[in-house]
Amino acid sequence: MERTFSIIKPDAVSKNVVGAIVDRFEKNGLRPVAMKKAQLSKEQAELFYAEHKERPFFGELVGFMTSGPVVLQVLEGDSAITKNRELMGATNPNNADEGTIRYDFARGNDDLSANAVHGSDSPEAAAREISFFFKDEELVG
Ligand code: 3AN
Repeated sequence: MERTFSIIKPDAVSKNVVGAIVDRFEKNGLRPVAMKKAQLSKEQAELFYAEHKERPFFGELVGFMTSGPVVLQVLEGDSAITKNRELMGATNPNNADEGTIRYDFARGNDDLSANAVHGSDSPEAAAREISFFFKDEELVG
């Protein structure tokens, strides 16, 4: 069993497809062990995405991630990190494979920050991201 961290981003929350996205996770063997809705502050978003600080899109990304509420989750399952990345699809939703979350819920978005979901890309990132938003006692697997 492995755990990964997921964000349902403001574009997907505003489209009211939170349940549809959680359903993808559950149908594919990922179980939410923690879940909360949150409005990120600029400071939280900047710290969370600190590794992208020097990228040209950093300001846009932080602006987008604070533009409305998000849903934060810890997902548990076999190979959860890889499984979640497969379900998400390519970063650019317009390049994502059919049937992926980004294809189904973010295709046609112009802004690359608005790609429906975030998912940890390594065990180290998962550990950092989970502890960034959740206390141990909030993980109820
Ligand atoms: P992924 O989320 O697929 O791991 P990364 O790590 O390349 O993608 O990008 C980190 C975040 O930055 C993603 N959430 C993505 O939405 C955003 N992003 C990546 N490239 C761009 C871009 N050119 N313009 C705006 N946002 C971007």
